[in-house]
Amino acid sequence: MANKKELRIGLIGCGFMGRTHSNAYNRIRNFFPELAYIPVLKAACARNEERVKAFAEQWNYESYETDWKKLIERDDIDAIDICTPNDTHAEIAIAAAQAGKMVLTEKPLARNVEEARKMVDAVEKAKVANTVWYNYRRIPAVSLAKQIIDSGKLGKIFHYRANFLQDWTISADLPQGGEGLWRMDANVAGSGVTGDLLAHCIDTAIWLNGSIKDVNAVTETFVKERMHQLTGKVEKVGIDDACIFHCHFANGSLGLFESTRYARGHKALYTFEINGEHASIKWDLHDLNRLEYFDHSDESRVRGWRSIHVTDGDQPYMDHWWVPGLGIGYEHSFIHQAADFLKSLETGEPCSPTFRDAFETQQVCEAVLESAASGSWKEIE
Ligand code: 4PW
Repeated sequence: MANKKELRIGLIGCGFMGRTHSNAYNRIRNFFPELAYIPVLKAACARNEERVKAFAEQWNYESYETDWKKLIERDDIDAIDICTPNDTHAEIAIAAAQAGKMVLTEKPLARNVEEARKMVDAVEKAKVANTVWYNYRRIPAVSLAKQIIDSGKLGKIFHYRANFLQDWTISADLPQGGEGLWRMDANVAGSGVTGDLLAHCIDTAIWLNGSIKDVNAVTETFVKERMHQLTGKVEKVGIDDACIFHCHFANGSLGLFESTRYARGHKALYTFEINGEHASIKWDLHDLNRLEYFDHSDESRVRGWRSIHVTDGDQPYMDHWWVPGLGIGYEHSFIHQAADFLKSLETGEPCSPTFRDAFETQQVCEAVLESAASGSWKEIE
């Protein structure tokens, strides 16, 4: 496209997240034509040649690689996008930054704080643009919640409550580790629901309500042993199947968080509610275009929860989509993040959450796990 600057992308990992990011890059030129940068899908990378070749064709990549180190060495690539399991994030991100590439990585930033700290150091030392795909921030209703809170309409915040509930690991016959199941393997994932699901809740919470000061948590592993797909042996399960924690935010509010993969009937129920002095807000991923809002300053005869259908052109991101009344979906949160990353290259402003922002979420996750292990409150450094 004439007059456009190119952001040449090398994407690593062809699974679920590889698809969400690739879809995002493919949609940008049609729906965000005002951006100065356009993504150019230079290469997809994964170990299995047959798979990565098919993936590259399906999602319009110009080429493919089977070794991420070769991808990073290529001088026709500006940005490395990491969509691989958590145990590879640190090594790839650090190598990419050292090679002068911009780095985008899937959440959580890393398996633990130690890895995350090295990643932050690497991108900051290399001064390369970076971001972590905590995509739920960019659902328009969630972005609208941020605007409402920042405008002061809620007043002093008292409570922040969030849940992320699933039910896909209840069967004791489900193996751990291996193809499609790395989230079940603590060595690969770093943790269970804390890093996988609560990390989203924590990222959104910090964004909307500020820093978390301290946490008190319990975790449970309901199925203690599972067959490991790679070793073929029954092994101890190292992940947390469920986690509940409460906390203090720096602004004085109390937080209550729950996540589990054992809530029968729930597939991906991410909800949050915020109660302030003057107003409250709540949101539910299963009805993602709606924001529920209660404003105590409304005339008492008509006061009640408003169900705001976030589809209007003057609401966040929606001027890029259809007409008022027509909603969008999960995949759009990734398109918005890709667009915001491209915009950040234009403005020179960081694309939040940066590695440093996501480091704070990582610290809270680690504190949650330490608190659960020790049975005591844990402060965030
Ligand atoms: O990041 C999370 C995943 O690991 C997601 O947002 C939902 O839960 C969908 O898959 C898992």
